[in-house]
Amino acid sequence: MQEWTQLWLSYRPVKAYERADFFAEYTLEGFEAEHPVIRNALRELTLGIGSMLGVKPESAVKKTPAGGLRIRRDTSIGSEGYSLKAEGDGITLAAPDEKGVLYGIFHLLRLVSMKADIASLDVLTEPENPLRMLNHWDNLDGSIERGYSGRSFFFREGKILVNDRIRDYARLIGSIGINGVVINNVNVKGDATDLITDRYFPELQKMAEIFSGYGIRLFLSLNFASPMELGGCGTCDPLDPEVVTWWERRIRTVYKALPSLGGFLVKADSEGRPGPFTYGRNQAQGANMLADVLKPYGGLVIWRCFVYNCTQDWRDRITDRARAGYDNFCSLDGAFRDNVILQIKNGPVDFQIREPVSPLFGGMEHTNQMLEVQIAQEYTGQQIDLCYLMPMFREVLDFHTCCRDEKDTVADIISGRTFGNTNMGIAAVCNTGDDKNWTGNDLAAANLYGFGRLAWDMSLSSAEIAEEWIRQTFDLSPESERMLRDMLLRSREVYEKYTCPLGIGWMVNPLDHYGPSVDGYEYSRWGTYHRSDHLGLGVDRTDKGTGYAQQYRETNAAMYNDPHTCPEELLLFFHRVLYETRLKSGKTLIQHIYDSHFEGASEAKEMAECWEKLRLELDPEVYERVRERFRRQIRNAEEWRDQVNSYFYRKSGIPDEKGRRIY
Ligand code: GCV
Repeated sequence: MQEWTQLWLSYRPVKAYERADFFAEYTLEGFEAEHPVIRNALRELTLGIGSMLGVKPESAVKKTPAGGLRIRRDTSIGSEGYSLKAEGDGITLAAPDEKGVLYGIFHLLRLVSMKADIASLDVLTEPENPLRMLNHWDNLDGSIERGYSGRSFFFREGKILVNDRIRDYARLIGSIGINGVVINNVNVKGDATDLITDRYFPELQKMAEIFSGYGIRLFLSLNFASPMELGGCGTCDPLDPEVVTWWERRIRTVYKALPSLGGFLVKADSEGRPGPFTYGRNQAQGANMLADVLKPYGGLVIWRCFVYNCTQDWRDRITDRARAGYDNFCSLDGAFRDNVILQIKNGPVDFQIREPVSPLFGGMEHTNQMLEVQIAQEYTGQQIDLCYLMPMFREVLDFHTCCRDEKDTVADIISGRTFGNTNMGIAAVCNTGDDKNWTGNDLAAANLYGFGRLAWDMSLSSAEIAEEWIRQTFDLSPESERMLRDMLLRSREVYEKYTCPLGIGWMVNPLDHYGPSVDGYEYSRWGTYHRSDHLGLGVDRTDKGTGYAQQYRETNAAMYNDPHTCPEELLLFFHRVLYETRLKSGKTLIQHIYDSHFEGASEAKEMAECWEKLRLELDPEVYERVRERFRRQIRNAEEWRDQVNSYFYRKSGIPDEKGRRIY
């Protein structure tokens, strides 16, 4: 029995494909067949074409093929890019480097698997984001922080696993253009601190080698307190010469063992992790110390901006967690070394179903930046509830920061188009584990696939990505494909409707973050409050409140500051609103809360029914697995509906106009 699935690389037979002859032979010009990346690309070609078309591509090095696949080097194409052109009886794949060849082959395999007509193929594509990364929050004992798909396939009981699954993982993510992976949790504790010691070098070397065969650089999360925990230093003050010398020695050893290491991801001064603040140093001083040490090896420091006070008093209405990223980093713009990249979560708080875009995007002009999104569905249904995240990511990427008259979107900024920076990109907290289907819910694989595709090409629409993924993953009639696509496309909105209203966030069960608990975080230290009382709810983040809205560029600041121009889906994020206030729909706020929760729960049921209609076209195991998740989603949605509606009915005393059941 198959131990794990191949997701979108399952290469099912494609019947009556007219262009099978295009793949009978290939030539390689300007590339070495023995280069590890080329070897993997050709291996994939043989596997994919053999399995889909029953044809074995033969090397035609010594002959001049009449047709077939012609792979040649073309240095006029941008790094990692490629072109594919149908010419005569064959196709030319041109690329500037080996990675371009690999990506070009995966593109061809995708087209065949989608049964696309390639007779007039003419594509030139270069990745928009230089860095396209996955961050795993895997711990050395095999657990995964916020993991919803089983245990880690990188670590078990303090050991690193290097096996066929790692190779398949590299193939899968290489096929969607991912070029960097952080394998361990940003909360680096215990054994994980030792990843930069000889204890783990042999396995890390093997892992790095497998990864680099698929164009992927290995990165590690780093413990800022390593000089104290490993080195016996009395401090980890970044300006202390003893600390710097310790890091220089350690990093020299690391790069001797792992010369291809991409660098380190650092969570400092955040949720109990050590950092420069302990020593009265700022975030730039901490990051730059490591950057200087890594510079000779070409290593990067990816420094997270998730720095906030997590010991707030709920009575305090002045401190606003949403402000923290900007307050801690924006004034340091320009102070970071060129091998530092600031990694910024999409929203100012923490991966809620609806948040505004972090004002750091567009706020900083002279600093390398990466966008961090979360495909591990911590707050978005935990891979039980369906929540296709591309529509959310599209909104973030398309957001106009107003930092320039043109090229001012988040996509422009992270790709380097706005400010001309080169170390830029996008990262996702990954949603995989050792479950047979990798992502727990089979439909959650659309988020992994989609993230990679979007990271490469930020002009793709959510629908296009969904269609590609569905076609490669399942074997459905066109009508069923459309139904599944529509389910994916509406799923985020459905989830939003039955959970937190209008951008308020944080009504989840504390700790595990699944299911409702309206006051779960209301009187805690985490700085995430909805401030509901008998009159209304919402946080005043305007110039009369916490002033968060003023962190945006002027046009956006004014838009958010005024409840009449603030986008309604974010109304409660920025404003305190009374229950009887009329929204643009003409409904009162309280009626909107009731209606959206009833609608959301019933739409969750509708999605489950759609899935049931697909039964005869699906692998029974997949069908059952997802059906079971939908059953749980329906229960979850009902629980959210009833708890949220009852909570606000009890607070406000205002009944539902439609007289539906509220408890
Ligand atoms: C890895 C949230 C999560 C934490 C996570 C943290 C982070 O607070 O709940 O599990 O820690 O974000 O992004 O560092």
